[in-house]
Amino acid sequence: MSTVRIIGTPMDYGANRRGVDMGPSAIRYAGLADELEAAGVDPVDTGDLLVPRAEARDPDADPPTRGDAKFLREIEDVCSRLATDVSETLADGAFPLVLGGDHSVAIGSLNGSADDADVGVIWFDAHADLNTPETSPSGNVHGMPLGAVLGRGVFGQLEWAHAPGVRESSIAYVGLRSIDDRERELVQESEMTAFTMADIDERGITAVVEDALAVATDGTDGVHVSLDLDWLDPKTAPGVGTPVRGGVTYREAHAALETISDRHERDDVVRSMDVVEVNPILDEANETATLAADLTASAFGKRIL
Ligand code: HAR
Ligand code: MN
Ligand code: MN
Ligand code: MN
Repeated sequence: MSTVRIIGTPMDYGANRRGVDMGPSAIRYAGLADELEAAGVDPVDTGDLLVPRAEARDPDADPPTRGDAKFLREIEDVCSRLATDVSETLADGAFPLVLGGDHSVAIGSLNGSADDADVGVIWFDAHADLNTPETSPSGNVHGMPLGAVLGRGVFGQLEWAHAPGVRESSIAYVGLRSIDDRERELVQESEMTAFTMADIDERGITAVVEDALAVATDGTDGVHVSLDLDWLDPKTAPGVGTPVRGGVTYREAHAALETISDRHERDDVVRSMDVVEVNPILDEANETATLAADLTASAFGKRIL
């Protein structure tokens, strides 16, 4: 039985609404460990990384040389520790499952996962998260994790952020539907593969995820799955910081993660995962965290029959 190490990262420095720091608790409370056991894996919960309270910090204390990125120093501190935990987990032969927190935690998970490997990425998200301090309209780092790991803009000088083991051509977006104007050009000019909601409408979720898997596995040592709960439609997942209408349904989300786990069972391709942007404050009866736990179990092999 494979060991899944749960690493809570209750960080909300990267988002403009407080509450995603409660994501790890909410997902645990929703029964993640039991769900994972039912899926046939052995969950080991390492607890939460220590994240100093945002109120005690100055968001602009250490601005990057160009542009705007709030709490960048605090994000560096947490993501550096997270990267170490993720790479140690892999070295121990276990699977790192990172619970966010806002999506800037992926800077840490990807730096850890790609520490000693070429890693493909499947990015389930409404958003492209490809901004840099130079292009961001908000200064919120949760809109920048892919810009960071790709070393774009000022991130190219920040070793903790840039993850050279992640190549643009090995990244696939699934479910894009909210992109800034500047970001749209960046995605179009990039070597990334972008499947929008329209692609899912046209081709169906399973075909799209199979193509995303082909992109992320081609010439890599494994795949990192990044699941932003705002990928789902807000009717299904209301407890997220930045809801966007028109997302995937409950069934499409399950089908996507089941497609990933089917492939993983055959070829052992998935090496790390994060589950981010759950905000229980904006939720009803912990609905979104319950969904997050359920979808994670699907990714690890939970099936109806
Ligand atoms: N693109 C916008 C920005 O950079 C909004 C980003 C919102 N991102 C997330 N993560 N919720 O997916 O500010
Ligand atoms: Mn995101
Ligand atoms: Mn998002
Ligand atoms: Mn690095």
